[in-house]
Amino acid sequence: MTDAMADADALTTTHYRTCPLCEATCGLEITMLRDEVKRIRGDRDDVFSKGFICPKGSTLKQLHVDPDRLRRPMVRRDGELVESTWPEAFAAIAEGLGRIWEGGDRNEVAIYLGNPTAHTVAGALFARPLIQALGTRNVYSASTVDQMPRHVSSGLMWANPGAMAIPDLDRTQYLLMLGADPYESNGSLCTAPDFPGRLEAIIERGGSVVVVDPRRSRTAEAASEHIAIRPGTDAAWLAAIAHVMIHELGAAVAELDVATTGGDALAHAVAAFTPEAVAATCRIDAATTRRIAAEMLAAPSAVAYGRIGTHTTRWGTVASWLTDAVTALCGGLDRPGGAMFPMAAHGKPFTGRVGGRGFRTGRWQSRVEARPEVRGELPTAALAGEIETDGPGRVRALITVAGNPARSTQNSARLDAALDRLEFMVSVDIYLNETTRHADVVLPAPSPLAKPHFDFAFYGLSVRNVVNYSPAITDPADEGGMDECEILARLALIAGGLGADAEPAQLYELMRNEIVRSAVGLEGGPLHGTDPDELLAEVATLAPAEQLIALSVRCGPYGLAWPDLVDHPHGIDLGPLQPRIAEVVRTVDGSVDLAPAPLVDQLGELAASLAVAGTADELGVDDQLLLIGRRHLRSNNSWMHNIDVLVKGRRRCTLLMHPADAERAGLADGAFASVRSRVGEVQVPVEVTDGISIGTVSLPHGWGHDAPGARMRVAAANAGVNSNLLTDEAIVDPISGNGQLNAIPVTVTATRR
Ligand SMILES: Nc1nc2c(c(=O)[nH]1)N[C@H]1C(S)=C(S)[C@@H](COP(=O)(O)OP(=O)(O)OC[C@H]3O[C@@H](n4cnc5c(=O)[nH]c(N)nc54)[C@H](O)[C@@H]3O)O[C@H]1N2
Ligand SMILES: Nc1nc2c(c(=O)[nH]1)N[C@H]1C(S)=C(S)[C@@H](COP(=O)(O)OP(=O)(O)OC[C@H]3O[C@@H](n4cnc5c(=O)[nH]c(N)nc54)[C@H](O)[C@@H]3O)O[C@H]1N2
Ligand code: SF4
Ligand SMILES: [Mo]
Repeated sequence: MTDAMADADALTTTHYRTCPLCEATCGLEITMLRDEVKRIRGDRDDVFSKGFICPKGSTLKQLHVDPDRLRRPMVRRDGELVESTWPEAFAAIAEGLGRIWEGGDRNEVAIYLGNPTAHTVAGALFARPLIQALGTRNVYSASTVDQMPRHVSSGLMWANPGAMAIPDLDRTQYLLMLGADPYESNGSLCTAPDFPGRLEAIIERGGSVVVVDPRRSRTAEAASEHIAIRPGTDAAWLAAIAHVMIHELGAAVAELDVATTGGDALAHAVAAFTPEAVAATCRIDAATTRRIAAEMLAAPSAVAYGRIGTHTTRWGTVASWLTDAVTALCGGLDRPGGAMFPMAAHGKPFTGRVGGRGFRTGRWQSRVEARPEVRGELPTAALAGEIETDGPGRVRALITVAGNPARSTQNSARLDAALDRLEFMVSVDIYLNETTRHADVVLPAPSPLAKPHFDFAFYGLSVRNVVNYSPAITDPADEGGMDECEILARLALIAGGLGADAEPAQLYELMRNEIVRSAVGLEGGPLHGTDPDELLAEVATLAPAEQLIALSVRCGPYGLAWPDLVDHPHGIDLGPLQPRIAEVVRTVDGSVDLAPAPLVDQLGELAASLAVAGTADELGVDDQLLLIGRRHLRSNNSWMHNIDVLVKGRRRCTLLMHPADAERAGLADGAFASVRSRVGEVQVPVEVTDGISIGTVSLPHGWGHDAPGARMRVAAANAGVNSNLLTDEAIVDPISGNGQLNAIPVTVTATRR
């Protein structure tokens, strides 16, 4: 060994951390030479992921050194965004928002929280205090282009919108999976590193994986069976599955550990949904529907699981409810091999008291379209209108945190244009992109390697109970940055009227005290009556974010102490999921409602529309194509296209089209097509494939990186087109406010180019 090698050895360090990019929470092993990332690979000792990693995980290295990633705050001066100091940036924010607040209406400042807020400690801890300090009803997030239907159906069934039933992948013998493609996405609302491996294991142990998708996705290819469904019709088909189970096979909901209501109402609600009645609409023959229902009931355990393709439609909440209802009819709700409720280490300990305060939506409405509030939020589909429409309460300022709504939301061209009408805009982001280019102040969040990580969101959605804490590897201050917790805390202080110079220490203290106070005050809880100072003393020497993480798990159901986390860099396995519906149910009387009235009403509406759709189909006048989305393993929504190793290679932003549809439109493989919907048009190359159903076309989202003023050079060179130029903000699931991103009526014609 040379001296140089020995020196390098001494300076080389190995770090273990959880990947923050998607919901799978894979463990990474990161080798550093001083502050330079040498290698990232899967952590074979991670208790949950056991070495699994996807191509995105190792690109935290490229993200860390990406020259386009923002390091310094930017403030708009004379129309141009220029670098500034942190104090200047916060002063500009206090001044800019102060001008709006002078008018006296707090609702004139809106906030949009993007997907990565669910993946950062800062988002988990500080988004709420920020929203509270803003005191606005104009709260928007990626949730309403994503999972809001799942929250609402859980809210309506057991009054706990945060407690979603998770498919018990490792023990089930029958998984009916709709509108999900975990071979590309690695799973959602079902945290399971190596999701593909877990699916293969179901088949290896003699079980079945049935994938329902208008497209033969990679997941569908690997499944036991693929059923091609017509886009937007999952709710109707699930109702037919429930119909067969109840009315033809005599199934009833198995006993839960709490009382249930609504069994008869469920039977009544699905009565009209015979397999024959939905066959034309769903394009699934009645025999297949009957067979799947029978197979599920006969299986030793079974679960229905739906995701993006199922939830982001007009009937998303109905479909989400019916997946749980079908699982319940199979005896799988809250049972191993069915759908269960994880118990996160930072969750609330059980006190023995069943029931709670119920669930309500619509406590306020959006100003222009009168859309009901859901979980403190309004639908993102309503945001453009709130900015455009004059009158008292108009949204005049916007804060975005980790979001790119100018690409991610329906009819995003309208929102993109509306952003220019704002009087003031602040973005907390890592890039100057299609959204943040509109901002007056951009605050750079640090590289993922420069922040601690703890999955507050995903340990509550996980197929095993696990916990893992990762310390920051580099210091954000090294490149002039600031921890994202501090950034959001300072914004909260400004919103609270304390000014640009207020120190966050007081907010941190308030938050520590709140966690401790609620734990020691929780009657029947494990820390009831404990001296708060004793708990606070345990964490006194830690950094602010770590103090809050430490107290959350200390006060949680396992009573884990900080050293437990620090001593387990590969995570702690807290075991398989256990039946615990009694702990999660928050209805006033402690029962679970299998047929919530608002959803039964919706299903009635669906039954009525079914008749109409069926007729059109039979007459052959239904020649409109339906547009759906898709994901690719090497993409991550709209924001990882600036990483060369992820975008190079074959063009991926293409329109998938069945040969019969392509021929009818006179389109050959590789030709450019013009795709038109009610709201917009894009031109995109066609990929002809029999892997998609006749009548359906598919375009991935998150592309369209050719906007002037953005600074993502690799992405600009691989711009692609923005599929949300086509999605229609007028189509919203009325119960959850969730946008319809799939099943968009479009026409496709050949274009000269
Ligand atoms: N047509 C169609 N549209 C869709 C979907 C679809 O399937 N089809 N999917 C929808 C779904 S499920 C989602 S979740 C949304 C996502 O919608 P958004 O959350 O609005 O968009 P993302 O593309 O995830 O953008 C994330 C933003 O966060 C920034 N960022 C990344 N890491 C960090 C960080 O650590 N801190 C901060 N402050 N910023 C960071 C990125 O630069 C980017 O600006 O898109 C939705 N849009
Ligand atoms: N590589 C990668 N991973 C990701 C992301 C990413 O952008 N890239 N995004 C992350 C995020 S934010 C989320 S929310 C998750 C989402 O994770 P998934 O829910 O698995 O999302 P998709 O991969 O888009 O799969 C949706 C599937 O639904 C199908 N589909 C479309 N319309 C319908 C329909 O009407 N009915 C049925 N039954 N199927 C339909 C599509 O063909 C597609 O195969 O992925 C996460 N992981
Ligand atoms: S699957 Fe998700 S969590 Fe795992 S390495 Fe890939 S991006 Fe990271
Ligand atoms: Mo998402």
